[in-house]
Amino acid sequence: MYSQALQDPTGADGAGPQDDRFQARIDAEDRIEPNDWMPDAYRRTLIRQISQHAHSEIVGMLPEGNWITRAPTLRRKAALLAKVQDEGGHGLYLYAAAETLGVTREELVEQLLTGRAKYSSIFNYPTLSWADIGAIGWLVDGAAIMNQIPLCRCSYGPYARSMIRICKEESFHQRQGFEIMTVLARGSAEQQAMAQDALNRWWWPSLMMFGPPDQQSQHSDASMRWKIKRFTNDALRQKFIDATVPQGHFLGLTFPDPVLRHNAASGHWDFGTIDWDEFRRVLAGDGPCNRERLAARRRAHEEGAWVREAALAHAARQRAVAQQREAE
Ligand code: BYC
Repeated sequence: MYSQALQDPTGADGAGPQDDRFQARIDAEDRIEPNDWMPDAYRRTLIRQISQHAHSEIVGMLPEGNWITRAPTLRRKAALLAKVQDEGGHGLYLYAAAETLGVTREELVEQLLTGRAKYSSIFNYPTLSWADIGAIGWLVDGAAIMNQIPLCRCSYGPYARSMIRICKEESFHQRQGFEIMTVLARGSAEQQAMAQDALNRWWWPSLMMFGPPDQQSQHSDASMRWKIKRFTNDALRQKFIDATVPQGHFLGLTFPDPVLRHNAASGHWDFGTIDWDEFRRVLAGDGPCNRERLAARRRAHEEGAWVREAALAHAARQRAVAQQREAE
């Protein structure tokens, strides 16, 4: 798998003295910065991962945005609004980090809107009840933190630095979700049923967020060697399960996995088989909400055209005024 990732049509990647020096810097925990030499495959991997991460943040605003007008209280509405705005901000930091690698925002957005770039599978599931907002914060943001804390130590400086602030905000998101679940789980029988139903529907898709099993992960070997990823998909998935199962039990909820049980010998929770066919269907564009999500993004892009045009016209005007002042 590693040798596959190093294949480069230009023949420039993987074998020369520059590559050895680059790998030595990575091994020494040096940070790689935008103007440093880097192998093309490293650059491509980062553009792919950072931009897909950015797209996930932006598409991730949609399922929760769906509940802003229906949040049960003003306090809940304010917190949800802040969370969704944070996600927009995360998308922007991440697009900016990707742009330091020589790709433009326009190219990245085009890749999303034409369906060429992926975004996290999790955002292709619907938010059917208020409890889903709790489950997203608790499970989806919980999984995101588990995956993203190690990215704060990623070898590429701009990505690592953007992840530090993102993780702080994700931590608030996770707590607001768990608090919603706590209130529902301690509420009326109907509220408890809502919380249980949300866990039933979000549990397995949350486990899929960590990506395919290690044996099927195309990029893990190279990304681990380059210290973009610090843990494999399966290792992070297991850490997430180990941290989350006791939280669910504390809430008095049952996980939709009859095989789930604590393994005293390994110290981990053993879990059942993930439906990887479902994961592949969602990635291929055939999940419950894929079409709806892309249609919403395309509409937003078209409706925002005047804002982009106005911003460009304003910038051009400012430049002209500055040039005129310089000439005087
Ligand atoms: N969904 O070789 P692999 C959030 C793709 S947003 C879709 O293991 P890698 C939040 C993968 O891209 C959460 N696609 O890949 C926002 C690759 O396809 P390509 C997003 C997936 O990159 C709002 C192929 O499968 N977080 O936190 O080594 C509200 C083979 O996989 C998925 C990030 O993006 C998936 N679940 O590892 C709340 C974190 N899994 O690109 C929360 C940064 C895999 O060859 N990303 N694929 O066409 C990563 O850490 C890594 O990219 C992954 C995958 C662990 C996701």
